[in-house]
Amino acid sequence: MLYEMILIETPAEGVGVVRLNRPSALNALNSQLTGEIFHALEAFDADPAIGCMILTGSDKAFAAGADIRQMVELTAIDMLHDDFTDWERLTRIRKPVIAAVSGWALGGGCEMALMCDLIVASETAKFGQPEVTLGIMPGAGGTQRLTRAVGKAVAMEVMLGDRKLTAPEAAAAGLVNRVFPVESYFDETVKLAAKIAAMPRVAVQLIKDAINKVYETTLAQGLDYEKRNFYLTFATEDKTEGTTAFLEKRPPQWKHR
Ligand code: CO8
Repeated sequence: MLYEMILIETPAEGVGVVRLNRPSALNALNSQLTGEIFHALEAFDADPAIGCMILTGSDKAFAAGADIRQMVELTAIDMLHDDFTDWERLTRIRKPVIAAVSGWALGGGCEMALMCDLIVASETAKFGQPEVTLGIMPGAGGTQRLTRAVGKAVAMEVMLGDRKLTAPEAAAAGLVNRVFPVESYFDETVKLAAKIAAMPRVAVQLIKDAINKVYETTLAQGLDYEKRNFYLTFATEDKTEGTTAFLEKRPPQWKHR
C-alpha cells in the first residue's frame, strides 16, 4: 500500500513508528488516514523484526479529531456501513503500541491515543473530547475508555463541558504514563519502545492481552485468564532461556518463541 497521509520510520531496533502526516488539517482523521494507520500498524504487527510500535503525529498535533469536513456530509446510514467506524482494528494489534502525543489530541485523536497501550506526552499536549460542541458525542470509545482511565468526575467535565486536560493534568489523572519537554518526548518514547521491543515477545504479547482483559471480565475470570496465559509462557524457549540465564548470571538471548 502506498501511503500518502502517514510516514513510516524505524528509529531503533525492533521499533516501528507510524507518524500521522496531514499537517494542513492538524492530522484530522478522515477515512484515508485511518485506513493507512491501521494498515501500517497491522503490517508492523506481522513483521517479526518489530517488537513495539509508536503512533505519533507532529509537535503541534497528534490529531485534532475526526475530519469534520468529511463528517458534515455523512448520514447515520453512511456511518453504519462505512469503514470509517471500524476503529477497533487498533485494539486488535497484538504487539504493544505507544502513543507519543504532542499538541492537540482531541475527539477521535484522544480516543485513538486511548486505544494505545501506553501514552507518552510532551508538555504541550492537550487532551479533550469536544464532540458535544459539534452537537455529537464521542463514538470511538471516549465515554468508555476515558472514564476508565481518569474516573467519572473528570470524564464528565471533559465530555460535557469541553474541558481540555493539560499533559500534567492527564498524567495526574492516570491517562498518561510520562511527560517530557517537547524537544525530547519523541526520543524518550523511542527509548521506551526499544526497551519493550528487547523483551521476550511472546511474554510481552501475553501480558498485553491479559491486562486488556481487565476491562471485560470479573476478577475471577480475569485471574483465570491470566493463569492460562502464564502457563503458556512455560511453553516458550524464552522461559527456559530467561530462567537459566538468571541462574547462570548472564544476560538472556531471547528467541521470541
Ligand atoms: N476536522 C477537519 N479539519 C480540521 C479539524 C478537524 N477535526 N481540526 C482542525 N482542522 C483544520 C482547520 O479547519 C484548519 O483548516 P483550514 O486552514 O483549511 O481552515 C486547519 O486544520 C488548522 O486549524 P485551525 O485554524 O482551527 O487551528 P487553530 O490552531 O486555530 O485551532 C484547534 C486548533 C483548537 C484544534 C481547532 O482546529 C479545533 O477546534 N479543531 C476541531 C477539534 C474538534 O472538534 N475535534 C473533534 C472532532 S469530532 C470527533 O473527533 C468524533 C470522533 C468520532 C470517531 C468515530 C469513529 C467510529
